[in-house]
Amino acid sequence: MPERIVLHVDLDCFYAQCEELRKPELKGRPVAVCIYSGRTEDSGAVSTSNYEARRLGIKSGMPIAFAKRNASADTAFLRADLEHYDMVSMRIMALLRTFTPVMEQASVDEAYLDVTGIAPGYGEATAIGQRIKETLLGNESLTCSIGIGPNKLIAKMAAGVDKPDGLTVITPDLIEPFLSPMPVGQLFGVGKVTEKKLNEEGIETIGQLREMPLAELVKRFGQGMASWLYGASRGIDDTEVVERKREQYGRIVTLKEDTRDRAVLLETARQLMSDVVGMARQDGQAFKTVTFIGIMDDLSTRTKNRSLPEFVDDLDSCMRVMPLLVDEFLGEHSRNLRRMGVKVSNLGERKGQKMLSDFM
Ligand code: TTP
Ligand code: MG
Repeated sequence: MPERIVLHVDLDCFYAQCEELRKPELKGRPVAVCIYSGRTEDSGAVSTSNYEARRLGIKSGMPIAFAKRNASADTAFLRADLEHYDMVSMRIMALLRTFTPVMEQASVDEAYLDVTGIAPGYGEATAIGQRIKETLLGNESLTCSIGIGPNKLIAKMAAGVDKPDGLTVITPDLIEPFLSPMPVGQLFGVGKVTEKKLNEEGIETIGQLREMPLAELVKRFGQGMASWLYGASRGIDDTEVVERKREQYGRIVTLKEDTRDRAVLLETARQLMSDVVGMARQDGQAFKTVTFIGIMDDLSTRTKNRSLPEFVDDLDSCMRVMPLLVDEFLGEHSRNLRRMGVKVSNLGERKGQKMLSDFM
């Protein structure tokens, strides 16, 4: 078995980069992307901030009112546009998938790529990392940080040490000097509670954790957590890079104005469904269930769906059932819709003959 080599790719301040790209007036300014809860003008939290804002102390998870106290006069506070970031994310993940057949998307802006089969050594893996950075920058104008190591744990931690725009390679012989000086809280998987418990035991660094005999750890943390801590502090992680199986494909948009106009809903459904079908087909997935999603002007969400007798993967089949779903929906709900979406689920393989379009 060749030694495993894993890359972890993490976009730098992802939501903020997405905003900077489409709003050139933000260039050079601190940016905080926020989720407003709507109760008062400033209630809500910061989702992320760019590196200029981080230097002012504005960080993910911070209440907006608190962040404003740290802000400079030119700091931009923006409302998060999750649909937009999802679309960018989908494009990035599709690009990353072209580099290896073994990829696991870990979040909206993170993925693990197992390159064991295509990179015989760390030199080749590093070259792949550099190509990924060039491709994301060239195609999407986005920077990322990449970690490379013998497993997911080391790759993930390596990606985090040189942000933004970093590329960090931790070969097996570097694991010990890499991990030892780090605070135990930085061991990926150690939460606040475990960190506090370890600190109370006088264990501040991963190096100190490594010196703890397994039996001592079991006494304090129980068998499961103890063996994980024992392995992780040595940089051991056997979990595989596995593509998480999707259960559905969907898209939601905010309507230009609140409406229950059948023609508007159907036209929007056709546009969204065209993207959704495209995504499913790209993954070679067919589906049986088609759903219409409405988010009303009171923000309640309602859905209508139909399951087809056969697996399909084409827009026409979806749009044949869509008028039924929309009519049923409008018949049952009297409010206006603020947002709407479509999704397909019940995924499987389409049987039978390929469609003509598959060959064109
Ligand atoms: P992260 O990758 O954790 O953060 P980031 O990409 O903004 O910054 P970094 O350069 O450190 O990687 O998260 C990805 C996105 O997820 C982030 O842009 C916004 C969102 N997010 C939240 O909405 N809330 C949170 O608390 C965090 C941490 C992230
Ligand atoms: Mg990120």
